[in-house]
Amino acid sequence: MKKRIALKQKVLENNDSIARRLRAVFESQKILTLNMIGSPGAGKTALLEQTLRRLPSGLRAAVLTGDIETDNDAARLARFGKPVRQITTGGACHLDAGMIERELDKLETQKVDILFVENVGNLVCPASFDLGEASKIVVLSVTEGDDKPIKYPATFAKADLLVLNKIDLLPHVPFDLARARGNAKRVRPGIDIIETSCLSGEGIDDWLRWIQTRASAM
Ligand SMILES: Nc1nc2c(ncn2[C@@H]2O[C@H](COP(=O)(O)OP(=O)(O)OP(=O)(O)O)[C@@H](O)[C@H]2O)c(=O)[nH]1
Ligand SMILES: [Mg+2]
Repeated sequence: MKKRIALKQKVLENNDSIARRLRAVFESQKILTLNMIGSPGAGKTALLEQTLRRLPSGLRAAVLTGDIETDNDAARLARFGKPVRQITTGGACHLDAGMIERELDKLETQKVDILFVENVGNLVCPASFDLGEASKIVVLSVTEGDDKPIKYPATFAKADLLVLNKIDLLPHVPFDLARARGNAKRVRPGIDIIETSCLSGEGIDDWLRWIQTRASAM
């Protein structure tokens, strides 16, 4: 047991040291890197599809998208003509900083203003692995339940933004928006919250504004 804890500690320390290196690169090259975390199916890729479709052309975006298997998400996102690379973890339930560092060489980072990283669908493991990002963003859909921020607090506690997605489904599911917001603020008082529907496009302008404000502060 002790050996296992020591090994986990070492893995995380190694990750953190690569993440520090990445953060220095992102800051020096003025790249806004956003680490997007959420359960399988919360709508991370759908939100990125809307983003790549509508982001002003002055902001040059690239995407690294992580999955255990398949390059389905990269194929969905590649349609928008921006640099997109799939990271297939082959079993790991999260991306780690080494995976990002290996992909950076293959992106022309001097031509990137915003790097979106879609993490593996999971509300738990990604929280432990710093990727050198400027912000973590949690995407939570209304079909998952308004109690999730307090059931998975580690992820929400580290996020700067909560995107409450699939609000078009609110008439059909017992999800209390005010309770979800309150639960998120309990775990992370300063968290920003935006409500979106990737189906109707509602709230996407708010999301784009949030990104633009962050990007212009780089
Ligand atoms: N009704 C509705 N459906 C949505 C919305 N956003 C995403 N979806 C649907 O939800 C399903 C999952 O969306 P994805 O974008 O693949 O979710 P994801 O978070 O990327 O999933 P993983 O990559 O597997 O973790 C798809 O069928 C989407 O079309 C939304 O706002 N409203
Ligand atoms: Mg996805």
